Amino acid sequence: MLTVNACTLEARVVDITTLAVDAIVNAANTSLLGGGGVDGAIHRAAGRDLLRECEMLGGCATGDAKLTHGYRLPAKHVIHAVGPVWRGGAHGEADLLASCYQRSLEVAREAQCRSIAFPAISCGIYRFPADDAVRIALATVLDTLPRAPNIEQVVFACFDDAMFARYEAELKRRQAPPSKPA
Ligand code: AR6
Repeated sequence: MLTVNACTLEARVVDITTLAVDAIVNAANTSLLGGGGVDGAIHRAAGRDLLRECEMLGGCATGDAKLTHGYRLPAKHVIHAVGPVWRGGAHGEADLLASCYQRSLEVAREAQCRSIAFPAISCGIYRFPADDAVRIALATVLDTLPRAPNIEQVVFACFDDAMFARYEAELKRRQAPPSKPA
């Protein structure tokens, strides 16, 4: 766990659909009409009304994020972010992934959310290298938090132990005091 100003950041091995936070972030696609992975799990848990609201949003660009209600989820809202498909790294993938985290926090701020949970966007079906994705996720959230002062809790929801270990290592690295000059 890392505390920055009044906000705690933590990684947990958990199914994101079970979290009673103000907003969970979905790793969606540009259609916003559902899919596999965490997107499928969120739509299944939220029920058909989520799809009906998504149908009215007109899709979402890669790197952007849009808000819906949470319906049958314990979370109040879903923020649908569209991560990049990994195509080797020379197609702006890192910037697009960072944009997902930044835009999600901006949307959460506008919706007056105090707690938010992220999955490892693009790290499944979209094949983004996980170590790089975790570094980008942490760095972007820490950069953006000062502009989202209502956010008090950020959870990185990990589906397995390997992903959890990556977040833990990155959180610890950022917690370490600066080394003293020799
Ligand atoms: N809770 C937390 N994390 C999960 C869950 C869950 N219930 N289920 C999967 N993960 P992915 P992407 C993890 O593939 O790579 C969909 O079809 C998973 O282990 O869900 O951004 C969309 O419609 C991985 O670490 O998202 C898009 O077409 C992470 O969530 C496409 O997949 C993201 O994996 C998006 O692909």
